[in-house]
Amino acid sequence: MAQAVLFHSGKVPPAGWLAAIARLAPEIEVRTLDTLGDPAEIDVAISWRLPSGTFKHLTGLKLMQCSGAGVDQLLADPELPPDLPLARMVDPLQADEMVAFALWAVVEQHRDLARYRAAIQQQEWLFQPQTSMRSRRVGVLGLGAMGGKLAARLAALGFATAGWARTARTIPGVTVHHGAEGLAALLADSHILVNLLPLTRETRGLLNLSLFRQLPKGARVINLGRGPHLVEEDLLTALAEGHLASALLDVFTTEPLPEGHPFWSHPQITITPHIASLADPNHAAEQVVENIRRVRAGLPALNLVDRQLGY
Ligand code: NDP
Ligand code: OXD
Repeated sequence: MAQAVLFHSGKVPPAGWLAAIARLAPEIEVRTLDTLGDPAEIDVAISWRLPSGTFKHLTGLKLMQCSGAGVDQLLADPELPPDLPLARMVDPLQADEMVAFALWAVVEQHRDLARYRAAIQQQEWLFQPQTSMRSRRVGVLGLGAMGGKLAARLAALGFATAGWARTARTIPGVTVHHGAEGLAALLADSHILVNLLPLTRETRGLLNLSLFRQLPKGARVINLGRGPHLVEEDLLTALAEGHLASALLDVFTTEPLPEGHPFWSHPQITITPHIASLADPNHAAEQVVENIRRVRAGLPALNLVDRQLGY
C-alpha cells in the first residue's frame, strides 16, 4: 500500500510547508484534504487541529505531528485516538521568535509605553520617571523550550528574573521556583508576570483574581500561553480595583476576539492577535521530516507529548 502524509493547515497557507518538505525529502508524498485519496494510506498527519470527522478515516495513522508548540487544541479533540503518539513542535528558531516578542512585551510593560502612545496621540510630550531593569522583578511561568530561554535572556539583559516550572532546575542568573508551593514565592516578587505555560488540567484558569492579588500592587501581566489560562473577567476586576496596572495579551479564550469584547478598547490592555511566534516551515520541517522517517523505520518520534501531563 502507498504511504503518504497529510498536511492540514489552520491559519497558515500550506504552500510553504509542502515546499519545505519536498525540498528536504522528495520521496515523502504529502497530501492535503483536497488531494487525500485513500485515507488509509496516511501514516502521519501534520496539523494544528484536524477538522471534525477526519480522524475516523485515517485508519493507518501512526503519528499525529502538531504544527505548533502547544497541543491543547489537539488533546481537546474527542476524536483524537487515545493511543496515537502525538508529537509537538520544539523548534529553537520558533523559541527565538517568542523570546524576541516577549522581550518587546516586557519592555513595553516595564517602560509603560502604552501611556506614551496615548500621550503622543494627544500631542503631549510626557515624561515619566524611569525604573531600572535591575529593580524590576520579572516572573516567568513555564520554563520549557520558550519560557526557559526567555528567563535566561531577561536575566542577561539585567532584569531581576525568576521563573516557575513543575520540576526543579538551574538557570544561571534566574531564581527558579517549582511546584505548587513555589508559585506563591514567585508571585509575591513579580512586578511583571509572563505566562508561557502549556494549557493543561492544572494550568487552565491559573491567571485568576486570587493569583493577581498575590502579585505586588501595580503589577503587570503578559499572557503569551493560551487564552484559557486567563479568567478574563478576573483581569478586568483586578484592573478596575487598581491592583493590576496593565496587561498585554496575545491569546484569548475565543479567537478571533469577538466583536465588542472589552479587551478591544480597554485603555490598560494591549492586545496582539495570537502572533507571538509561529514555526517557520523552512526550519521546522526538518524535525517533521525526521519524525516521518523515524515512524517509517519503526522508531519512536521525537518531542512526544505526555498525554497524562498534557504537554
Ligand atoms: P514546554 O512544554 O517546553 O514547556 C512547558 C513548561 O511549563 C515547562 O517548564 C513545564 O515544567 C511547565 N509546566 C507545565 N505544567 C506546569 C505546572 N502544572 N506547574 C508549573 N509548571 C508547569 O512548552 P513551550 O515552552 O514549547 O511552549 C509553552 C506554551 O507556549 C505552549 O504550550 C503554547 O501554549 C504557548 N505558545 C504560544 C505561542 C503564541 O504565539 N502565543 C506560540 C508557541 C507556543 P517542567 O519543565 O518542569 O516540565
Ligand atoms: C503554538 C502557537 O503553539 O502558535 O505554536 O500558539
